[in-house]
Formats: sequence, structure tokens, C-alpha cells
Amino acid sequence: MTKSEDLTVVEGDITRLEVDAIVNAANQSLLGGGGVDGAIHRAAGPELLAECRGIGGCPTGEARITKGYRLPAKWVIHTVGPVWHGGERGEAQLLADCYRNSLALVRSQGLQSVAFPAISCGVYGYPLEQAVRIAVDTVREELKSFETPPRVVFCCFGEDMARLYRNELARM
Ligand code: AR6
Repeated sequence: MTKSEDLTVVEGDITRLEVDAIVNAANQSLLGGGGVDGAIHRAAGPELLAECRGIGGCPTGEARITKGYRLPAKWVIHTVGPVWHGGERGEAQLLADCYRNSLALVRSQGLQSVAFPAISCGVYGYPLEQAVRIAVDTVREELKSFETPPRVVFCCFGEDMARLYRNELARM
């Protein structure tokens, strides 16, 4: 392992993690929804929605940062994953952009740890193995350009998803 490889897999609820930032798999409105987005808004409290209202949305593939309010995480990075339409509409590029742009905020804010959910792997329907490969490859690539790479946690709902990440991390 090189110093750019502080990647771990955790199974459980991302809203409980004590990291500098958790990433939210949001939608373009940034006004909340189901899945991990709903869980984050519930746990953070109404102040999060109020701050998100002031942002005015976020295009697919981009990311925005807010405070974490009642979460243990100080910050929430909201990114909008692509909806899976079969793979011919730039989904892979857009999903990689989510990880890149989230890590750009980690860098610009000087954060030391960040947890990602499996962006687009729920309601947005991205094929899981492909999404996990993009997540791991993109994060690994991006971490190379950090002078002091942050600790990165892949937070998975369920053992099946955690296994996919662990297999992908073991593959070099
Ligand atoms: N902690 C960690 N992972 C979770 C949690 C949690 N508390 N809850 C769900 N997951 P999804 P998407 C997993 O649907 O596909 C929302 O309505 C879940 O099992 O949350 O990017 C937004 O507002 C799955 O593996 O996000 C958007 O409209 C992964 O998180 C839309 O869903 C992502 O599932 C975004 O869809």
C-alpha cells in the first residue's frame, strides 16, 4: 500500500460516521429525497434544507458543500449522480465526475476524511459492479494528486455491497 491508499469499506449508516465530510447522493434540486439523501436530511435537521435552498440546485456530476449541522460529520458534500439509462448517455463519465468534484471540495476545504455512499446505486439504478469499479478507480486516481491524501471511507448499506467494494479494492 502506498500513502495514497487510505481506503476502507464500512457497512452501515453513513449519517453515523465521524468523518470530516460525508457525501450525499442528492438530486439536482438539492432539496432532499429518499435513500441516503433522506437519511442525511433527517439526521442533519431542517437547517440543512435551509442552507440547500440557498444554493439553488446542482447539475449532474457536480458537487456542493454545506455544513453538517446535527450530524457527527462537520460537512456534507452534495453530489448528483447520473440516472442509469443504459450506459450510452455519458453515465460513466458523470459518475466519475461526482467522485472527482467531491474530492476537489475535500481538497479545497483541507478536509482529512470523507465518506462516500454508493452514488447512483439505489433509485438511480446504476449497475452495481460498474459503479463500484468507477468509484474505486476514480478515487484512487484522484488521491494520487493530493500532497496529504484524505482518509476515504466507502460506506455501504448491506453486506453484498460491502463485498463488491472489498473485492474491487483487493483487485490491483
Ligand atoms: N447510509 C449509507 N448508504 C445508504 C443509506 C445510508 N443511510 N441509505 C441508502 N444507502 P440512493 P441514488 C445506499 O437511492 O441511487 C434520492 O431520493 C443505498 O442502499 O440513496 O444516487 C435522491 O434525492 C444505495 O446503495 O441514491 C435522488 O433523487 C446508495 O446508498 C436519488 O435518490 C445510493 O442509493 C439518488 O439516487
